[in-house]
Amino acid sequence: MDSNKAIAELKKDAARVANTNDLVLLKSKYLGKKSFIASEMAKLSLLQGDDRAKLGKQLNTLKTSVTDIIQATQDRLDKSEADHQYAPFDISSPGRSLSLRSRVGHLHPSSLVLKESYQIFTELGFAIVDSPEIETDWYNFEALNMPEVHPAREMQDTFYIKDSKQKLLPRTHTSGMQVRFMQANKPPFKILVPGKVFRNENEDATHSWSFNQIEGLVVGEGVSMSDLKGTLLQVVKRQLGDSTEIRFRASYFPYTEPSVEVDAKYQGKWLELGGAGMVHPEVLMRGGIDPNKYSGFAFGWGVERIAAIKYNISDLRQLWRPKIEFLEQF
Ligand code: FA5
Repeated sequence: MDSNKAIAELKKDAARVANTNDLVLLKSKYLGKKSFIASEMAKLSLLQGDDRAKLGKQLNTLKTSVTDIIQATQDRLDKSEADHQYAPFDISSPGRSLSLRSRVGHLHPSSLVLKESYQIFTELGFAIVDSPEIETDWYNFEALNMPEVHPAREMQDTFYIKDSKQKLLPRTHTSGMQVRFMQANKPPFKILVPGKVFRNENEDATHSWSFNQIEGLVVGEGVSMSDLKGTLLQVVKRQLGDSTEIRFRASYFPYTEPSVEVDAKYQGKWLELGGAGMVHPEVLMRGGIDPNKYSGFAFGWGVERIAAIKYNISDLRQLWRPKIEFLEQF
């Protein structure tokens, strides 16, 4: 009987044992009914005298060695399980490496301005209202006193969706929500409509073909131009700092009367934020609201223009280029 060969084979198999299942198979192979030891034991009854005693002794020694090796393997498994279960684990420790997986991300500057705007406007009692990015020509233009031939459409030249019965277009401004909302709600209300808008634009440092706007609409009894100015001043002070001033410049929008451009004086320079005005009586009527009883103000600001002022970005086209080094500065 070659005990050494059996032990060498067992040691190799034992080293490969990785779990309890492997251990059960190892035990069965070396101590089970079909094991080498079992078949040698069976031979014992055929032997007599010294031969029998010699083989008996060899088998006992082999069995002891096999049992010891299997026990050592069992101990090794138990220990690794214990290590796994009881090793202290600090859940607050940082990731193992500064790989993408463990890095903390950040919001896009437009999202930062939007998030801050939601905070400020909701504190002022405004409800945040979503609206469709694909709008009908009627809500986007006609309902706002811009019939098909109106020159003000030129300023918001856009892309149209071919073959659509209702003349659909990616909205050119968030003002398309004004009449939609009035038709579905009774005054008084104060809403903020954020969202992406799209224009066929010659891009430059202050113009991109897609950008975000926030539209404010307030309708109620006795709403006046001074409410508009007071609201916008509060917001601008919160957004750009307490010392920021605003000014109104006379302007023209077909859906507000009077209309103004709103500028903010930030770090000594006057910068344009957006358009505003008192809601035109015909627009109120199209929304089912009696202009003799109610009045309202509206404004529409460019989110990226605010981001540019706030974060000192000289060319807002950079906001739409996927350059992570640029975007993670804010
Ligand atoms: C409008 O879009 C009007 N709907 C605003 C309004 C709402 C007036 C309610 C009256 C009542 P305007 O086209 O000027 O107006 O755009 C408003 C603001 O959006 C601009 O002042 C500017 O801040 C931003 N903006 C306009 N065009 C671009 C552009 N191409 N890229 C980035 N921001 C832009």
